[in-house]
Amino acid sequence: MENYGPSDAEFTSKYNPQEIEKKWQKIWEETGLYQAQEDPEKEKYYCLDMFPYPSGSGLHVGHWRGYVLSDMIARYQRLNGKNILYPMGFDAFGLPAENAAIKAKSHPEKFTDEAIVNFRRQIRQIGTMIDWSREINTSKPGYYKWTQWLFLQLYKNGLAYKKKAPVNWCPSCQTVLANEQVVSGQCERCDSIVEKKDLTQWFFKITDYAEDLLKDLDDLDWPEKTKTLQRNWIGKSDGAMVKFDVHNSNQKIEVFTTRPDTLCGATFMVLAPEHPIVDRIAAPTQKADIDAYREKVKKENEIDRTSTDKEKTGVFTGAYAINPLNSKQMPIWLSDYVLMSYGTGAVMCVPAHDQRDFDFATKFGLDIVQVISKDGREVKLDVAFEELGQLINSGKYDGLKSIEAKKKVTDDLEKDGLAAPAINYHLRDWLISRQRYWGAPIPMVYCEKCGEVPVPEDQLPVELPSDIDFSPKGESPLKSSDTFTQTTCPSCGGKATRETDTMDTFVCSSWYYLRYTDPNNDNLFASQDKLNYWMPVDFYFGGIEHAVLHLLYARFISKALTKLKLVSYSDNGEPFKKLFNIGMIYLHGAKMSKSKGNVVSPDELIEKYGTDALRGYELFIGPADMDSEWQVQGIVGISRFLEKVYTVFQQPFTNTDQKNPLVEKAIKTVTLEIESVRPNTAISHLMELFNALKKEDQLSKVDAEKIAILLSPFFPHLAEELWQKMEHDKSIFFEKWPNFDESSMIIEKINLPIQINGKVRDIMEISPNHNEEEIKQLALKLPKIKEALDGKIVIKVIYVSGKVLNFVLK
Ligand code: ANZ
Ligand code: ZN
Repeated sequence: MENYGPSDAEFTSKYNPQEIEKKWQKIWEETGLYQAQEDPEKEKYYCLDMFPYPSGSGLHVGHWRGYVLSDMIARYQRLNGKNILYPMGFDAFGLPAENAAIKAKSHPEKFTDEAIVNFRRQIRQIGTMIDWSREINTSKPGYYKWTQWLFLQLYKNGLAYKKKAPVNWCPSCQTVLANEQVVSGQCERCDSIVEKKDLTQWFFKITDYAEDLLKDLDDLDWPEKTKTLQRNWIGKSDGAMVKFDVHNSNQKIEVFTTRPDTLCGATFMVLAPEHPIVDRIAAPTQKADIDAYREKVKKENEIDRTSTDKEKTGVFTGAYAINPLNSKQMPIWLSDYVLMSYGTGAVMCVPAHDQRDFDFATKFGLDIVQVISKDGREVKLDVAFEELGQLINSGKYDGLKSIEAKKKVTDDLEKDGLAAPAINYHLRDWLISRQRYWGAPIPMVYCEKCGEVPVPEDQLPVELPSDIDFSPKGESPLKSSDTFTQTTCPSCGGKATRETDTMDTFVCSSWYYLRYTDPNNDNLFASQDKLNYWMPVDFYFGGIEHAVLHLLYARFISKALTKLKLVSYSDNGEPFKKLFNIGMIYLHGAKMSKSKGNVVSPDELIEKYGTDALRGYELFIGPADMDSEWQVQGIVGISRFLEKVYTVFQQPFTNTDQKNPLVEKAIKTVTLEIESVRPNTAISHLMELFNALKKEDQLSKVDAEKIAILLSPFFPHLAEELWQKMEHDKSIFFEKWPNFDESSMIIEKINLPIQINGKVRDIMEISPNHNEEEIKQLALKLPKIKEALDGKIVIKVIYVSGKVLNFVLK
């Protein structure tokens, strides 16, 4: 039989990884082994890595980890008969390239293109299944044309709008930032303290999707930690709006509160200093103090304002509000700890039960009245009692529990039009304009006659000009290009100017996973057929640092496109079914990074030990979702293991078809470990297998083939070499993942937690060969589950193989 690839003469008796690896990478490439093709007969599997930003410093072994892991999954799924889409591209717009270009007096495009050449070369060395024919680059007009198209769709449907607002300004990057890019008051990129500026900017209306973004998290197969980060970021608060009369005035002040049960304890009120009502209610004698305080607050950022350690400051307005429950007068103060951007910008202050209010009352000598107690008794409070409890000092509400009182107080006031139940989200609209050059231009023009006019779709892309002065001046460098700014109005043909801000690069990456399904389409962002075949992404790999940035934005865009009927691959528009957060690689106790000077380059390791050994060590280093310390000698053990494997395969094989229990057990354990994304334990099972195979035992040909396939997701080059030595005419990656024979092993049991709405209600013993349907049926027979589900409507059952079964109730 003829071999796939080279002739027999090229096989050597000594393991020579570098030679083997180059050879197979070339053959895989030339034969188009990994090119994805839609095939309605076959089940698809879309495996995706977050695409990299092509920095000048190239890849280190920390970056490798994710690529090797996703490749392992892609190969395993392919061997399980799936039709794989596993693409790669570059998130090429962004500030670092622009800053580097300014420094080097070069052009960001040149800088970016060079970095990409190096990245592509480095990623190719990993020997992955990536289909390079689908590579995308967000900075090329063929791509950003569709980013601009996306902007226009959102604009047409009221989801993109311009408004003047206090926005985050990074004084060093000289651009505005989204809330998500401000971490502890600092710029996510350069750590400068972020300032507030009043500017007119473009926003995407992500707040319209707050509830959907929150609710649909429940059903996603994502790490709980990432879901929690998103839930907290969206920040849903259940409470009420309450209206207060202002004494001796016809003005009313509305507040948002999560604790209407504490209303009788509200002894004063605090407004954000920027609140517009201040000028209408303030006593003339207080004017000067108020103006001075407002000036002072202007210079503060939000983090300082809301910091709980900061000494409280404030100024009295001279006005009083009336507590609607007990008619007491509440002095109205201004303080920086109340933000204009949340709720109504006004707070009913309950010092006995809110620590910020407690601190404020203590400093300014305001009344503190306890209205919530543990057990109905008043106690001396040294700090605010913030828990729920039983009402006291609240007239007819005394004795009620907080939960009951929340509803009762709101209901009673609602009858007089003084309150209404309300929900607030902390999520703000997504600020997408940037005053920088290296991004997709916002496709809008301004006409003296017609005002704001969108660029017609057939005039896209609005290309970036090249006659530009890059030095940051606090306004977009695009302003310096006359050829760019001067244009005609698409609507009246008159003189018009272009919008000169560019889009946040997170807009480019909010939809890139769609483009991979149809990367070269000039007429559409992607064809519906291809989207419907490949989407959603089955398995998405990336770091947890994107939890409230990219992952939130991508969900929003995918949901918006779905609602606008521009895509239809899922009911609720979720783009990523399953997510895996890859742990980081540390060296000498610090996260590996060029700036810390602790990077290990893959290049020398490949030269010395080969790609497969490096792949193996990246997978073996520790649990894939946890941070791990790089051991300089770690790769040596893997390299020896691969030599041993190679040697075992040098011996002649027997022809027996009797099953070897060691091999059957290895198939089972490796399968389960890969399914649970535990590559480190999968590899240790493979090592155990080779330790257990005694020298004098010969492998049968059938077993040798099974073992080669088991090795292939981790060590594809070596596995292909061994496979071809066994005289096959096709790549090993056309084979089927072996089944294991349960009867030739001792059966292990798994303890499966059974949940209802995410809470564990029972544990059930199952065997790994039970299928999903059998497990559901068995769980429904458990007495505890039966009882808990009685009379309830199950809207969904989620089974995570071998890990958990969850019944979701209506
Ligand atoms: C009275 C009260 C009593 C409150 C109590 C809390 C505890 P979350 O949970 O984040 O939604 N608040 C409302 N608007 C605010 C603003 N613009 N700036 C600062 N604080 C504001 O917080 C809601 C609570 O934060 C509200 O409930 C309000 O104080 C305060 F024992 O009302 B509360
Ligand atoms: Zn016009």
